[in-house]
Parts: sequence; structure tokens; C-alpha cells
Amino acid sequence: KKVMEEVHQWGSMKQHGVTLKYMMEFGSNPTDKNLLLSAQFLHIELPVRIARRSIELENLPCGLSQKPAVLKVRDWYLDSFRDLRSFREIKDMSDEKEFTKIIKAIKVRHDNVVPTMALGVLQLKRIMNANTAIEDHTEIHEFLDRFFLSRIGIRMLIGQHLELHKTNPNPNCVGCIHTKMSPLDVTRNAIEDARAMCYREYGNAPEVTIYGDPDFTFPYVPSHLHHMVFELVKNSLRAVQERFVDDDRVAPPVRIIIADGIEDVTIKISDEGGGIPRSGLPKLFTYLYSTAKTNQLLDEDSDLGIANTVTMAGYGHGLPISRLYAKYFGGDLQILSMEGYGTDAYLHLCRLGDSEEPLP
Ligand code: W6P
Repeated sequence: KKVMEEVHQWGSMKQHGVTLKYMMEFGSNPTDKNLLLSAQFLHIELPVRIARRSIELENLPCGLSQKPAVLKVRDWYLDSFRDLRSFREIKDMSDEKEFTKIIKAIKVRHDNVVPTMALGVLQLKRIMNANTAIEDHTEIHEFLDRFFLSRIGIRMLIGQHLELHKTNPNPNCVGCIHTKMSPLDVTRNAIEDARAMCYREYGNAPEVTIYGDPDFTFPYVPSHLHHMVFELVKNSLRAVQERFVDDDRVAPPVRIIIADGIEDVTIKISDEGGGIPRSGLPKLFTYLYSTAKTNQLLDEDSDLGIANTVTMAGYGHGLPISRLYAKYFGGDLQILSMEGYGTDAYLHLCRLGDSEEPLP
């Protein structure tokens, strides 16, 4: 209870965003002095950001805060807040080293926040379906958007600090930023992973064609791009695969085009999976709506729905979270569909790395 006072105090402090450019400039020089400055910054910034989320987790509508899975996430946030606040002032490299261990452990503690929150939402949905009143999900949706966007930022900051400690880093990498990332390479890998998953689930996977300049590179975080393209290709493969089951026709390939513009790098992913009705488009990005039949396998008592993480349907949070990854560095994700034909996803990645972190 005493800790809540401190949480409220820290939760009202200003958050300080950083830019991709700043992270690159700062991180390209991992001297002891900079490592110390970085740790000192995180020692203040992380409790501020974590306190805000803890407060929001306590005050969710429709009783979401009381769902067991959400309580568990709230406890992770409070534990991390305590860990950070109980750490002494960082004065020398020995403090820095120990602090780095703490934030590494915090990152691991929060590894399963996304599936656990998905479980919390599911626990809420169970009772909401019972009373069929037209519920307004806007507030919960907007909370989850803020919550997951903040999580991306927190993990990016911790990840950057941890990567700076690497003894033999890739010369083209600054922390988890690849200064010469080839979107074509990352896309190829994401396609391979998505097709492998499709193959496991259906015993077959549609072809994917890809157009783009193989020599084009720009600074970005490969793991973020992989996550987004993997999610989109998975959706397309599933749509095509399900439309062409028991069909003599060969499935039309998913087509990907990578365009390098001045402002944006845009990746278009087109499928002929039959499309979705216009009225269904907004639902694609909502957390409370999900078609995943496999979700029913989730058990209240099981820690996580292990089975679900390996199916293509996932938790149904993949698209909204992919859009947050795009937005985190100033990009966006749009989906257009022609019902009866297919769907196009436009993934815009911002090239000018000086857009500041959006801080919810
Ligand atoms: C579909 C539905 C969808 C969502 C996102 C990306 C691609 C696709 N294709 O049929």
C-alpha cells in the first residue's frame, strides 16, 4: 500500500521520449561514460513509465482490472517498479553493471505480458457475451493500445541498453537497430517462418512472390519488421489456404512489393484470399474481437495457452500490435479489402528516424 503512494508520485512525472536517430547516435559510442549516462537515464525513466501503466492497470472499465490475468500483469509492473526504486543511485561502473542485471531480469519478467493480457481480455469477454448488451469497447481498446505501445517503448529502451554491453557486436548494429537493414532480407525470413507455420497447420502453404531492390537498406529494428511482416503474411496465407482448400485450382501466390520512397519505405502484401466485407475491416484492429476458434482451448488455470502461441490464429491481437510497432517509429499499417477477391495490407515504415517515440 505504501508503494502505491510512490507509484502515484512517479506516475505523474513527465516521460521523456527518444528518437531512432538519438538512439543510434548515443549507442554508436558505448563508452563507460555513455553506459553510465544510459543507466542513470533508465533509472529515472523506467519507473516513470512503469508507474503510469500500473495506475492504468488498476482503473480499467468493465471489471477488467479484477481479472486474474490482469492482476498478475499488474503485480509484474509493481514488482518491477519496486526493483527500480529500491536500487541505489548509480555512481560508478559497478553500480551500472548491477543495475543492468536488474533491468535484464525485468525484461524477462514481462516477456509474457501480451498473451497474459490477451487471456485477461478473454476472461472479460466470457462474461460480456453472457449479457448481450451492446457494450462500448472503445475505452478498453484505447487502453490496450496505450499499454502495448508503452511496452514497446520500455522494451526498446531496455533492449538498447543491454545490447550496448555486447562484447563483439555486429558492426552494422547499434543496439537492436540495424543501420543497414535490408527490408527484402527481413521480409524473406518472415515469409519463410510464416510459410513454415502454415505448412505445419495445413500441410501446405501458398507461394509468396516478392519484388524490391535487394541492395536497398535503411536503419530500422529488424525484429520489429519481422514481427509485422510475419503477422501480415500469416493472415494472407491463411486466407488463401482456406479459400482454396479441396480446390483443383492452384492457389494464387501472395504478392509482396517493397517500395523505397523518400519519406517512407512501404511494403504492400496482397492476397487473393477472398477479402473481407467492408463492415468487418475496423474489427481487424480491435482486441475484443477475434475469430480465433483455438482461443477456447485457453484454460483459466493454465499459466498460458501454450497451444495457442503456435497456431496461426494466435490471440487475435497480432494486427493491432503490428500497427503499434509501425506507429512506434512514426509509420502506420493500413488494410484495404475487396470482398469476394482479396486483401491488400500497406505497411508504411518511416525513413526519417527523427520522429519521437509516441508516449501514451
Ligand atoms: C485476409 C484478412 C487479412 C487481414 C490482414 C492481412 C491480410 C488479410 N487477408 O483475408
